[in-house]
Amino acid sequence: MFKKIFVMMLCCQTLQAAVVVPIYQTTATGQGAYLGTVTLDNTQYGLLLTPNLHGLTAGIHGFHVHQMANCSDTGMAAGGHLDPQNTGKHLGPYNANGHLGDLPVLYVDAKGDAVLPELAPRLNIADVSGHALMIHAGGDNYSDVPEKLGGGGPRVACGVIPAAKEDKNENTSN
Ligand SMILES: [Cu+2]
Repeated sequence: MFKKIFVMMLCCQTLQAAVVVPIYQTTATGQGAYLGTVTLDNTQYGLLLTPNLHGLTAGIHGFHVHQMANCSDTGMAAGGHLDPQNTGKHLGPYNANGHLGDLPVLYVDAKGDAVLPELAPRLNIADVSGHALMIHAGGDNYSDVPEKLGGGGPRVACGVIPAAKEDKNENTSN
């Protein structure tokens, strides 16, 4: 309790340590090539995701937090999009009536690098800890129409988000 108040007073930009998520190509049989990292930071505006990824195909890619902390079976072991409210709807990062795990699309430049940070205003590190970050082959129109789940298709790259240390301490002391 005291810790929570203290945290709120100090608020907010860098109090919780950043979480670095290593991202690998998905394969049918175990971990694929290492592609780089996505760094997660809590900010006063929401969850900031800063990619430092290479070897992806140029363009925009569907990017989501998926339920299970498991990237095997070409990403299928990660299950569906994080959806603790059981909305059953894919509505993108700016609509509170859909999946909590819907992130802004990931931008990959002509060289195959993704370095442009993006902000997910409905999320923080605690929400996504212990789940998976997923990058799809195709884009994302933040809708289930005309295709389910934004139409991103195959799961090409994935990383397991480790549990945040500060969250663990808070959970055990409460
Ligand atoms: Cu996804």
